[in-house]
Amino acid sequence: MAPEIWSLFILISLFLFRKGQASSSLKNPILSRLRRAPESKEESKKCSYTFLVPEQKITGPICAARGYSTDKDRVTRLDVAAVRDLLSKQRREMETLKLVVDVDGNLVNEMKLLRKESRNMNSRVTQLYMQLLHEIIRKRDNSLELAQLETRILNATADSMRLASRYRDLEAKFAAMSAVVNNQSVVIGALEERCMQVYSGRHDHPPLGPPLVQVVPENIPVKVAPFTNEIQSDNTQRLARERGSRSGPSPTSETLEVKQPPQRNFSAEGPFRDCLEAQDAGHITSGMYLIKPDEAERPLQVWCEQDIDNGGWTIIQSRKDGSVNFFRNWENYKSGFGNIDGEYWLGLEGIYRLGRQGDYKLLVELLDWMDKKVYAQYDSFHLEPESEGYRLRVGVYQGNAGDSLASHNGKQFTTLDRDKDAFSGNCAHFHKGGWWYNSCGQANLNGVWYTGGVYRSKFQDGIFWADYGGGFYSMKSVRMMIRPID
Ligand SMILES: [Ca+2]
Repeated sequence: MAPEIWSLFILISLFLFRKGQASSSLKNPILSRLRRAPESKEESKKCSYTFLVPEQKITGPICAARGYSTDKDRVTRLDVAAVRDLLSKQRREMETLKLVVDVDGNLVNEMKLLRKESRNMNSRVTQLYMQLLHEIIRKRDNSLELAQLETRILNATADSMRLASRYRDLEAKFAAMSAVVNNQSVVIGALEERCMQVYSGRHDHPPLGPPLVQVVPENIPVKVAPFTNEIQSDNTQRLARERGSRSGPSPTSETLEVKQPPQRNFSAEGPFRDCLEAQDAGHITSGMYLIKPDEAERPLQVWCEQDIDNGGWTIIQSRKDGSVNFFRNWENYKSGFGNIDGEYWLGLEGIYRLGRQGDYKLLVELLDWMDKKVYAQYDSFHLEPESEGYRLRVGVYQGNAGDSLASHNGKQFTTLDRDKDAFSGNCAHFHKGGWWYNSCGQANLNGVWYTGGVYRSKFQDGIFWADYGGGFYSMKSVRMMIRPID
């Protein structure tokens, strides 16, 4: 056979070998047969493969087995090189595939994780959905409760309106009853007086009461709670009991010196001529101050009111809680008594001395049991000396409490032991205080402190200001204060 044909044969074999290796494994039948070919003589005599060679003039079948062993070494080297090349290439591909598989594995893991997360998310979403459902149900329940509450509130409002209406009715009834009580007291007083007159025609007569102050029912301040239809408690009786007295208010001759004041609201400076001078000196706080009016023998402790009506007011009388007994004798009323930060009477002599050192005006501040404040102001005020019985001199009235001092203007001061009033008996005895009584009068600011306002008593002995509440309405608190005229 010609060498060209062998070359062609080898190339074709190589080509087939490579092709077979690329498409399958190392168990290539061509290669195995090529290798096995020289081992068997019988086999070597047979034509294993038939190739059609287009070139040259070969037209018949060609036996490839013959002469194969002669080029065996060269083919094998090429094969090995090719196989190695192929192996390395496949190894690279394997590595690439391995990398791909690794990446795929990671992806699978990630997918698994994502699936797991997705499952968790799903369960969480389900949970949230359930919660939402619960919330919706709960809110529906709440709205039902709200509706029920609204209904209850409406019912309560209706109830309160009914109660308010009843309260107003009761208030009106109470006012009417108070007026009746006052009128009956006046009638009873008048009947008692007539009885006494009839009785006195045959017997030695006991002391008569003074004519009662006429009632001013439209002015009676109404207070429903605490409501009591009984006779109001007489604080003087309580005080008397506390002091060991047997019964009823009794005059006291004990000299109640002004107590040592507590440290608060107390100014150690002074003494000043009055509270206006203290204010002018920079003491703008209401409290206790020492004053010493011109010609006064000793300094006095007083409460200075620096807050109302521009301040500078010297308090000469204060009632607020019934803690001090005002049923006292002349000496007490002359020198003064009580507690400066509570109830007190400055003293007639002190008030007289104050009035002598300038032109003063008087302000009477009244507080009823509805905590309503009313005022009576007089544009001038002073007392005459003791030799004139500390006669009261007040000027022109203005205010909203009514002028109940009018009938007392120009009257001397009367106490239980010094009767200077115009009444046949002693007004201090009936009104249980000391005052510039006429016969006896329209105001009794040193009377008995009753709680609650309207009171019942045989005589009009409460702290009354007749033009405001009538003779049977006792004020809750009262202050009398003076200040130099601007
Ligand atoms: Ca008299």
